[in-house]
Amino acid sequence: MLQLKRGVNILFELGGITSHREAHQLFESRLDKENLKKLNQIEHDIALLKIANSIALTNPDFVFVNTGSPEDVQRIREMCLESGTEQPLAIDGHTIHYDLPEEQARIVDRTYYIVNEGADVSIMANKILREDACKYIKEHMTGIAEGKTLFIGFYSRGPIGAQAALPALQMSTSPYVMHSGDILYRNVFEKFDDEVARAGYVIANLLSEGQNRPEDLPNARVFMDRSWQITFSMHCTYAGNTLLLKKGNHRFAVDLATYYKKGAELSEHMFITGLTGPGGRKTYFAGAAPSGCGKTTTAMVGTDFIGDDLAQLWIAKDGSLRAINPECGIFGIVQDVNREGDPYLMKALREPGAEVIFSNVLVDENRKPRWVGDGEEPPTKGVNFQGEWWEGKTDAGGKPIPMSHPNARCTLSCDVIGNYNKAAAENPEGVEVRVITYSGRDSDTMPPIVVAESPDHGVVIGASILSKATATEVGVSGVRRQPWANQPFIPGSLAEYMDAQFMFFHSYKLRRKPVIAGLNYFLTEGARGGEGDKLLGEKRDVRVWMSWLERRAHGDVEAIRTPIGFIPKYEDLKALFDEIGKPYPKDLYDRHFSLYIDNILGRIALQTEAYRKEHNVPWRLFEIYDEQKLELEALREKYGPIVSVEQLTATVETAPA
Ligand code: SPV
Ligand code: MN
Repeated sequence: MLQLKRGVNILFELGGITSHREAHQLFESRLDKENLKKLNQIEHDIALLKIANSIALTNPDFVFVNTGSPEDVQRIREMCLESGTEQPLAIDGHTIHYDLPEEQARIVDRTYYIVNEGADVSIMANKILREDACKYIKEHMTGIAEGKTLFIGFYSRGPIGAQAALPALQMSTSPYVMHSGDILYRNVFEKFDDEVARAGYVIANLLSEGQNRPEDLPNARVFMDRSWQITFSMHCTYAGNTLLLKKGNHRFAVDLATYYKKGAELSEHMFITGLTGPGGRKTYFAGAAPSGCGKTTTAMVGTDFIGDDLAQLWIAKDGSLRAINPECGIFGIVQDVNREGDPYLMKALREPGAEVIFSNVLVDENRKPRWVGDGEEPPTKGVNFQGEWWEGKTDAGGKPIPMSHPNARCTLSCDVIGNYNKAAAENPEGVEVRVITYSGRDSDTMPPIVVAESPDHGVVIGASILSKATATEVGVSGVRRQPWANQPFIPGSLAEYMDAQFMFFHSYKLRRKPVIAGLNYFLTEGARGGEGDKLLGEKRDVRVWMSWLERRAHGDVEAIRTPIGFIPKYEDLKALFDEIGKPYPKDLYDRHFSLYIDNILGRIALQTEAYRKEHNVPWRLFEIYDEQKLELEALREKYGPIVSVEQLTATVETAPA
């Protein structure tokens, strides 16, 4: 169980400001007239104390209050260029930011939850005792902003007034981080007090990159104080480690959903997108995938894009499932983004009109950003995250250095994305979600689509994701379990999180149940009777998988029952492939949807063993694994280790939609 407001508030302890009066005295002595005038518009005590203590602790030379006005935002853009944290590119409004070569992703090994003695933390996460964190922060953050400007921004994670929106402060000495914040989040300076009063919380994030030298990186830390909803980040710059409105605060939102709004809200690592179906109806999807597994691409396939990374879900009074995107911009991986697969994104990245911060890509001699898989003639030289780059350049170990880092990113507002449905995305009532998907990077086991036969089975699909490691975390490799794709961001025990998932999805209040499905794009030729790692599909197939789920959500298509869930019928998929102008031979369907029983049983065994190590995991999970196991074994007995769709249909009736 998480208990808020327990233990010493480290920020207040180290800053030493305890009253409204002291805070105002500090502001008067430390802010110039203009910024003092701006800050005086904020009245909420706790917010002001968080700001005052951040100033007192870090001791900046100057404090800049970012009200989100065009002038303030413009000044921050200029400061990014003046400080060199961003450099201009050929297209007006496009810039490049580089992180140190050793900090190209989230530093999971240096990311900790601050905990009170005896508190439960996910066994997959690092924790540090409050006392030790306090010492570390004192040593590393006292006076860290000397010689620098501390920027203060006022944001909402979600449309103003939405039930699941949370107000948050970003305090940072990096103009790049502030600039990114202004693109990715709603600056709500004018309404901040009201939002804090409505939500009852104000999250605070304090960052200083310090000198930002490679030798400081071992000392870099991301600390998350769950009890006081404050994050501290130091000696680093990569947005996933510094722009803590994103994953830092997502973790606090997961805490709130799990412990304080259990059964009523969820906070997920999911895209949100809508698809126009027959007759012009719009059907919204929320889909989870681990970092670097195609969330942005899937979201862009929709006709009504809402968000590509995070979703706050809740059950509305009318019994529908609603979702908002806490963000309003994209911090997306650029590798393999090209005209063919990602036309909307590519237009924003290649044509004038959009504001874009590129990070860790290559810049060629014409100051054009380039990345692996951009679909254009590759350059022979340029400058990238490692400095000068030329074709064939190798690292100390003789390995070729790619022209861009696999976690190189682009930061841009959703407003400039052609299929963004702004009105729906800004609606505080959210969109109604009819389809939930869970994906991983699974090369050999799960078919492209399986639909859960009940909400509980849906929760189990989400809990059983496996994924190959991606480039989004420093120093991680191999295949690992990624329950719900949200696992890196679940602060408490997985068992408690799972319990909240079961409660939410089978809640009697959720009267319009979503279709819950597993979605897998990563089956390879090699795993399905062919050879090599080539994928058994292409980006454009995503449209078909989603369209079939859209039809299923409205009861328009039948499905075939298997022990692990329902799969599509060949004719229905073929018709949808026809719509995108692609042949879909029956033998490809067979390779997609035959059940590879031993692989599935292997996964179930792996998950069962891992979950048995956790305390208090809901029994329902094991019950479902056991049922599936028995049915799969019976099929294997009858037909052998590979069971075709024909054999499945000979055994069971197809289920009406
Ligand atoms: C992810 O890695 O899941 C991201 C980028 O969305 S980060 O901000 O690093 O979390
Ligand atoms: Mn993400």
